[in-house]
Amino acid sequence: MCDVVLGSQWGDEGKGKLVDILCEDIDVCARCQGGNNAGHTIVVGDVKYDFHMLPSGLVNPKCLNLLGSGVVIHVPSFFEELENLEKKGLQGRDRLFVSSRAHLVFDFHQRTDKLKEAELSTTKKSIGTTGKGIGPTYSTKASRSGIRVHHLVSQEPEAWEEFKVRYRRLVESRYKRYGEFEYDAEAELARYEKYRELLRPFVVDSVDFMHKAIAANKKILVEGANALMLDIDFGTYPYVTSSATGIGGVLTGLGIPPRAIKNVFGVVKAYTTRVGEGPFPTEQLNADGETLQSIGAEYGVTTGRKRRCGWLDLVVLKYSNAINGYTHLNITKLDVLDTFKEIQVAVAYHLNGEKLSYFPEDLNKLAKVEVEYVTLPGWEQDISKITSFEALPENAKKYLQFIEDFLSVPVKWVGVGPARESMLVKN
Ligand code: 2SA
Ligand code: GDP
Ligand code: MG
Repeated sequence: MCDVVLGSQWGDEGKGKLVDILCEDIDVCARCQGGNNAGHTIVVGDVKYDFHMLPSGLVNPKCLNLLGSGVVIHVPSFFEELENLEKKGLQGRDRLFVSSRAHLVFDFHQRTDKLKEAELSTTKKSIGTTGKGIGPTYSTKASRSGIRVHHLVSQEPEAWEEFKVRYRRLVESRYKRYGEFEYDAEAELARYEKYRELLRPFVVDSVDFMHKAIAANKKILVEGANALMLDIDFGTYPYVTSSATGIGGVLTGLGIPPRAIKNVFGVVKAYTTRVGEGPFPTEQLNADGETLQSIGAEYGVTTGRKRRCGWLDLVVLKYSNAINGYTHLNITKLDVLDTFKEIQVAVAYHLNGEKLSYFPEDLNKLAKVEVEYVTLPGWEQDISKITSFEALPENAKKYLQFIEDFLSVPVKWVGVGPARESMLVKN
């Protein structure tokens, strides 16, 4: 059976840390969507690992790791990330597998990501992407001109010639769209002739891989990247990423049936952050927001951008839970709220004097909503050294209870610091 870890807000909730903890007892850790736009930080003792594309299960020496067919792969970054982990003493090569159906991100996808952002910025509508070529790659995938891993590594007699034709055709189409931007396509092709050989040992048929793991009763954990509010369908479109970041993406990105899924763990930061542009109803552009940003050390793992900060938004979480159906929650970074005398939590949106019973799909509506908050008392003490749920201050427990009651989903873990040990389990 598979358990799934999903981001419930706008990302960076601390999914990597939960995945790392769960992987102690897991046989296979799989990513199903996104690419190296994800940034999952794991702290083990004095070592900090930054994962971008590779599954966080690599930290556990017994865990096999898969990049599923829904993932998009920039091959140079794949090897760079692997080598960086190896420099930190983490050996993962023989435990890492790549789906033959995954699409490839080329450097021109990354270039056109930036060109598109520059184009949008003239009307002040840029998305604030990570610049990793994610949107352009999913675009070429959807327009059926993308290039997949099997196209690259195939040993069929004409495969390399066909690859070059596909590649050049794709570059040509990008020139048609963006003009003749300076680009050395032939040099990139020459690099890929080497990557063909280097990548081949990692490549598997991921449907077969997952099917066999399920049939053999292996313990599988799916590591979601980004988060529900960045989902291409259900997020704050167009200020979203280009993949299905919710439960649907787990099925389509791995090719597994719904009945294979057991638990869906929703990771919820005790407040809200967002990196990039787009609506954020509970954003605090004031001292509270700055306190959350600095105490929470809220900087993007991939781009280093400052994350925008605000109060916990239970309207967002109710919507997120309706779609993903969380069986349990992991509330993270509760320690970041330690110094607040009072903590606000959004419980409803009002538009034109009426309480909304749904999450607005239209950003013009979302921009106008009035947020109704409930104010809860803070605990004003350091909880970062606490080692059991029972030892949490009463007001911290009340805060967690409020979330549980509102969403009717049990809280199973509470994060009080970045380290593995700083995770309290609620029985
Ligand atoms: P993209 O690059 O096309 O996926 O960007 C589209 C939007 O999705 C947001 N996005 C993210 N939001 C939070 N965290 C992400 N990962 C990194 C991290 C981000 C970083 O863990 O910190 O380092 O800046 C991530 N990836 C994509 C993005 O901000 C756009 O709003
Ligand atoms: P992810 O993208 O969801 O995996 O999250 P990120 O790794 O991008 O961001 C979460 C950040 O918070 C990382 O720097 C983690 O080390 C850190 N973190 C995770 N859980 C906690 C926690 O409970 N308390 C504190 N203070 N930091 C945490
Ligand atoms: Mg992140």
